[in-house]
Amino acid sequence: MSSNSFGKLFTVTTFGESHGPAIGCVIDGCPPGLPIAADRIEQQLQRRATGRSRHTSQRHEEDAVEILSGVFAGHSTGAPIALLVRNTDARSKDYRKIAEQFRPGHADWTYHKKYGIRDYQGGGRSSARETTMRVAAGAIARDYLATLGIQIRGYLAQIGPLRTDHTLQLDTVDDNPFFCPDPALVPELEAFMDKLRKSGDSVGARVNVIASGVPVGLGEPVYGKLDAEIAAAMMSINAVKGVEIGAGFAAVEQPGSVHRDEITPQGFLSNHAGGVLGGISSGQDILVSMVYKPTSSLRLPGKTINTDGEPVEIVTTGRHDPCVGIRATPIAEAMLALVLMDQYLRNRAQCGDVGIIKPDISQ
Ligand code: EPS
Repeated sequence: MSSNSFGKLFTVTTFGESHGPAIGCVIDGCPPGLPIAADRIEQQLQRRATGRSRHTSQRHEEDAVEILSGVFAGHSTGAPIALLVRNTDARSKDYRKIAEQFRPGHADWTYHKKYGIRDYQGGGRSSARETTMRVAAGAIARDYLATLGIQIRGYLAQIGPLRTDHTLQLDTVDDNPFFCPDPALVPELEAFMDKLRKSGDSVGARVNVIASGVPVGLGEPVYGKLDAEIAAAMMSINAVKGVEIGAGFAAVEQPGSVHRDEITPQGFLSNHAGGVLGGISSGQDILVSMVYKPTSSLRLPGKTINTDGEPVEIVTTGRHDPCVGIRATPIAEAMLALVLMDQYLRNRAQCGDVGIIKPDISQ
């Protein structure tokens, strides 16, 4: 299985399966001298972890991170940083019943057809467990970005029909299990999720992420555009089915006179572009929105086939998330941090000392 690495100068390779002994990552290209500590990474891991509320999977992983290399005296040395998280609460027997069946809507079918062999225990490599290591690597990236004044904040924008329509209070995002920035909506989300969980069904969600303090100039046209890499990063998260930058799909109904962000000496008058023009950061906030599909591991019976191609009824038991979007905010934040970190280093490498040249237009 190839393509387990991400980034060009800040390169992250993740490995491991949900029910294997451990998951991990290797980060290559971290600048030296950055303070790195396991407990700081674990703060981010705890935000993403399962079993922290009744609304997510009840698998109780410790999510303790071991730093195996690349850190000396509490600082990055410039050498590859290897991080390991041991799996401590996998319950593989839940999966034996569906070992020879394909969950509709899941990666089971395509993994089986593509590789000819499939780790059915917890979905193996296709499990959302893999996102742990994105968050671990992202924790290091966001600490580096913070030294440059770049801040990344995400929030849940919608679950099923329930949207955060009120004024956003981003300071309250970590005070509830949904990462919801609208405290008034939290009781409604609780009631909705309790009812949904009892029904055995699942639901989709929308998560938004904002990066502020991003300097002008990150992004490499034409194939390394900042928005293209952000979209690819978000689409690589399990269950993401759509990504928008700025106005996104709403742009289809906007006249150009509205969509364009007029410029004054004091700055832009709006941000429909979502902080990216021509694939390059404009210095405005980077605005990203993404949609998570409803989880496909359901205890409601459904039609499928088995590995012999025969029709069967499938029922998935075990400890599944009825809405993966609930704990997706830290993952989306981490992916945005990884893209910006990589693009920052790439911009410094090529354009670190660029000055503006005024061409002679008199001839
Ligand atoms: C997941 C199914 C559940 C979740 C898991 C993601 O695990 P399992 O059924 O294999 O025990 O708990 O999420 C995590 C363990 C995690 O750390 O995010 C899935 O099918 O993607």
